[in-house]
Amino acid sequence: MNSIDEKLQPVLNTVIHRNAGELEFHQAVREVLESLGRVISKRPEFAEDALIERICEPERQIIFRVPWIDDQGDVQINRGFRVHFNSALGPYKGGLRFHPSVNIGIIKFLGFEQIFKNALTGLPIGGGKGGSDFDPKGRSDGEIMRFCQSFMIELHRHIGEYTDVPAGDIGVGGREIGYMFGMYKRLTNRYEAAVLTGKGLSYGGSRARTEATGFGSAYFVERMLGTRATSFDGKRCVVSGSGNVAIYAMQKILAFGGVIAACSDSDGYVVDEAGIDLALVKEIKEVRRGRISEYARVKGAGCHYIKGGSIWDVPCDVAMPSATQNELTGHDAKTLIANGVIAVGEGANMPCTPDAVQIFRNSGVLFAPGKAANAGGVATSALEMQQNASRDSWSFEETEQRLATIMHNIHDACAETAKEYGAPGDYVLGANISGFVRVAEAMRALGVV
Ligand code: NDP
Ligand code: 2IT
Repeated sequence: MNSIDEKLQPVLNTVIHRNAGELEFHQAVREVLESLGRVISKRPEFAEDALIERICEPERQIIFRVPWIDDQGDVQINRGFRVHFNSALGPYKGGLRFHPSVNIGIIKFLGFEQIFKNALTGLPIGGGKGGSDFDPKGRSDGEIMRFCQSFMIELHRHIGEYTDVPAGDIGVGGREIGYMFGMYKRLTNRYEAAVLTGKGLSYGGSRARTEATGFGSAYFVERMLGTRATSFDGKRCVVSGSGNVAIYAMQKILAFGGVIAACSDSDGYVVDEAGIDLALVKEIKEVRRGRISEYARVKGAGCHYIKGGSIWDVPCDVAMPSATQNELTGHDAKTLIANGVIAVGEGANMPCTPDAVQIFRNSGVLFAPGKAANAGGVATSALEMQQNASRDSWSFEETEQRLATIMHNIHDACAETAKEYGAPGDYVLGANISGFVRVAEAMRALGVV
């Protein structure tokens, strides 16, 4: 199941050689290539004209200096990135991540995943990603604004409604998008709403975009549970993280009748035997921008905070890793299975290590890969672009309904493709093949570019 076709091994070798040290990028490419052996035996035309080699090589990579002045008056320097990975299906589309761990390898892994994710949505968006090693933690609002403005002074020449449309990711939410849009508007003297998504409702944003990634991942998992004639109703769930994706995944799981046993941030996790109180998590994270440890301090009895440690030690029926890459290891996968987990849905990008993914796939646990399960965010970004293009604004209900339909379609396409390629129930294979075929068909039609 996880070996590479001999025709594709040289492609991986070249990627590793050409992108030395970019381990997360190698990991993302390897996982997709492992799925493609079955495609090229059925459709050999996709192995022609170095198509797969071209998919693994970004169309363009931009790295730039971001100077800004902190509250003490000192000059700070960060590094900015934007990778234009693949534009066969539409303008480059993908988020911006501000986190100290960001480097070119991280941005390339995310950009590569984004190509197939965006293809899965069925909407006209290519794949890209960007960000900075800037650490927003502990920074004042003024510092965040000055950083975003400086970042956009350089980025603006590389983006545009028909070129590249960034959005949020870790460390980038509505506040940051607002500051970046303001500077883009000033620099270009254009009210080009669809140049960024995740905007506020007062200046061209879409209803339900904030909720979309988390809601979408819950919709996907609910449908996946349906294939085993079950649902979230009454299930005990663990969701890692307490950021944008985690919060709205928890909200929709609660609406589906599930109970949230635990959530986390990068310092530790909280377990609440009464079920996580989402209003309190939102108050701590969205309003106070505080730490999840405060949750246990406020709640007291029946609730405990574990600094460090692994949230995957908490027994659950459904696990939704929704924080960051490689946060759930093979050891964690074994613990979850021993504790009776029945489904795992990746809210984050590549949160499960390759051995964890393999353990889940071999064990018969339902496993939803990130590029399918978290595609609701970028799909709703594409709906935001549609609303901007038609100068329209849809209701929350209409937008959410479209999101739900898109997630159900992605689920069904992954399930059907897995069956067609001889691996029923294997959503990893289904997502990789189904996304790849859509991009590959367009790339063939466009010639060698
Ligand atoms: P946020 O910045 O809103 O939240 C991130 C959460 O994950 C926080 O709780 C954060 O804790 C935790 N976290 C981040 N980095 C680490 C780390 N290195 N170790 C442990 N915990 C960490 O980001 P999002 O919720 O937007 O993103 C979460 C994941 O979902 C990412 O993988 C992102 O790529 C993916 N994603 C996001 C989409 C979106 O629309 N926003 C769409 C699709 C995927 P702390 O506050 O302590 O840093
Ligand atoms: O990883 C992702 O899909 C995102 N961060 C959202 C990208 C987008 O353009 O909305």
